[in-house]
Amino acid sequence: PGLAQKRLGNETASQKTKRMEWWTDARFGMFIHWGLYALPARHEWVKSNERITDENYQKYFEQFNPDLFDAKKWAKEAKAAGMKYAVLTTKHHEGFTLFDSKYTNYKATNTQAKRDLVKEFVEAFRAEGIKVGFYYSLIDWHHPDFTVDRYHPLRPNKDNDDEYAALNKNRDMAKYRKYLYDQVTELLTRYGKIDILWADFSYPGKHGKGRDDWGSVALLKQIRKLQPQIIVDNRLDLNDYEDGTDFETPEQVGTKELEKYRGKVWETCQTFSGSWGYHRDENTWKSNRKLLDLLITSVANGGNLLLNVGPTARGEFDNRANIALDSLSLWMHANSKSIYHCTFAPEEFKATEGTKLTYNKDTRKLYVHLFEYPNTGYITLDGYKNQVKYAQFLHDNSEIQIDNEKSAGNSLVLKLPKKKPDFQIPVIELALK
Ligand code: H79
Repeated sequence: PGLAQKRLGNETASQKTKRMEWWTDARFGMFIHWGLYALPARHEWVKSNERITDENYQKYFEQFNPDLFDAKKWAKEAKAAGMKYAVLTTKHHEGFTLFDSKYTNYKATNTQAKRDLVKEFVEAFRAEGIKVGFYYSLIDWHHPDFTVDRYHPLRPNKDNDDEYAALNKNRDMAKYRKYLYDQVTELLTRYGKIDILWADFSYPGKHGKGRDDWGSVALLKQIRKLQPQIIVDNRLDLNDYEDGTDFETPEQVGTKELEKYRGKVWETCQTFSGSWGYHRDENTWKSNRKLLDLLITSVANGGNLLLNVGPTARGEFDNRANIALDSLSLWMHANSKSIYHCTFAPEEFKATEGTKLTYNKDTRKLYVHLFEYPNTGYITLDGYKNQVKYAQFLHDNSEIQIDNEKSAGNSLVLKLPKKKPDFQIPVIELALK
């Protein structure tokens, strides 16, 4: 307050809400991290983490041969899981492009794949009715003009200004800035309507990079010009622009922390196992229940979940990912009404211990997610009395009777089956008066 905020365009707040409506309704999307890092299969940051030179990283470019890649199969799996949009890494920090860019030779078409993988992604997902998004890494560890900074594979071991200066003597960020602008332009002009641009990421400060390095203001103007309806994430370092970017991006945060985002426009991105790129030896995968919790908690706080799959070097989702997606499919098939077009519950409804609430404003339905199933045969919802017309389970539309005798004071008591329905997290649908 008091600080005049800069503006980039003329869109009003209500126009923005309208532009983003499909996205806030969708609530659930698939992130796909795929690149050369699928071959080492030990984190998409492997080039930086292990300080691998271009020369030593070249073997992955030469070996890249995704013989089982079938974008249609990916799209079907995303759709089955109830995901309404998908965001693919067209280029990650390693600098390799999955698309046939005319500004580089470091691209999928020059590998054994010999195909524009972005094109196949766009066509297959669109055919399934899934909105398409492009992740584009601002960071680039391959481009010869991208200056060495604190994350660069070639960075000095110590935070030594002179050593950085020496390494950067022949690097020119202005040239990289143009490259980045040109590639984003290619992505937004060659593949028809693109629904999301997910730029990643800014880290301003000493030996870091931010808006002036990327040319963020000019870039965003170009993005808006080429794709007026596109939705853009907040990682271009333009947060002090009132009408700059579109949504916040809490990355890999816990369910407790998501509560703090209530009332904002946001999407949390999450992995199955910690790494975004395919990681063969990472064995601590989130349970199916944990994944569901992330989805429900996101909606219960008015946000989206972008859940990541890291396909293998052969171009497939691995078994662990398939099992997780199958379990989400099962739940979403029966319960997705508590997800799509839903948000947090009105103030007067408090979540009873062991439950999380979502709410559909248009139908005035309140969804009670039973994280803990009462073994008493009853659930007491304090403060809900006289507010509810009808109650049923969501998965089978079976009535849940109201126990009027037990409903004392402001409490509403519902009679539940003693045996928990066969769902990880059953949902009660309350039609409000
Ligand atoms: O694309 C995915 C990540 O690769 C990228 N954003 C998501 C969507 C991302 N990775 N890290 N970050 C964003 C934030 C930076 C984290 C760091 Fe680190 C902590 C950089 C250095 C310390 C972890 C450890 C990553 C590299 C070393």
